[in-house]
Amino acid sequence: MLDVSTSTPSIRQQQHPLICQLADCIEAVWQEYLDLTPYHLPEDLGYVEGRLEGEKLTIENRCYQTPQFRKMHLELARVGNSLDILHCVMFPRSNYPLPMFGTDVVVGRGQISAAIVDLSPVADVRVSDSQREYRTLSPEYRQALGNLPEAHFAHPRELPEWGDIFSEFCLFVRPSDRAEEERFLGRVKQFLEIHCQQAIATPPATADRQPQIFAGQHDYCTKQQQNDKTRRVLEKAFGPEWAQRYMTTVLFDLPEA
Ligand code: BLA
Repeated sequence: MLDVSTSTPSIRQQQHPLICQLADCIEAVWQEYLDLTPYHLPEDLGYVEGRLEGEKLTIENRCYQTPQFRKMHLELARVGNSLDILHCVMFPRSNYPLPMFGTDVVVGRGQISAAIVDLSPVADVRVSDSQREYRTLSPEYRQALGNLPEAHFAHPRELPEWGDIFSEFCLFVRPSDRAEEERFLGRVKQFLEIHCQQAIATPPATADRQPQIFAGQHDYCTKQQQNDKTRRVLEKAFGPEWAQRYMTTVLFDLPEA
């Protein structure tokens, strides 16, 4: 079994405590439940340094795969001493009817401005109300997530326009104190444990469902690529072409057809 703890030293020790704890938690849950093997990113994109307004931008990527997930990506980024970012996405293989796990934490000048976690539906039936159509999680996921104890946060945040990919269980907040940071961390752990338990219990989908799964993942990645706040940070440090390549090959690459 791949032991994630013996890998190279990490910038996480210099980052905000929530980011450091979250990174440790994510890797521990992955290690506990899943059968990890390495996933190789393009040679030059594993560890990257650039300059953002005179400050150094450092990006550190860790990537794994398993029988159920084609790519599990944990990224830590740091701009000088002013911006700390944790980004994590688990991309299921397109023959598994599983949602996308995603989490993003953004800390500016020591203050957490955004903390988001979701299990975003890609596979299951679209339900239409009078306004629009959307994807829903499977009954198993809805039940497990619906059974979690309620978690209150003083400062919930509104999703941007492209955020219609997220589920009704999406948590998007600005944690206001240490207790809320802990609560967010606990929530991420619960989402991850539910996801790993479901993933290993879910049989592969039949071939006729795979186009729907593929389309759902495609929509998820395309919408995430519309996040201008992420793009701006990358463009300022590395230029627009590099940012485009990074967003479409590392952060939100489309699944194989
Ligand atoms: C917001 N993401 C942001 C912000 C920045 C980044 C600077 C603005 C912070 C704020 O609104 O308070 C930057 N995020 C990055 C960078 C990387 C990154 C540079 O991951 C990587 C190098 N984003 C994700 C994932 C989700 C996500 C997986 O990468 C959700 C599962 C969501 N980030 C997300 C959302 C916002 C955000 C919804 C708020 C966007 C908005 O309000 O317009």
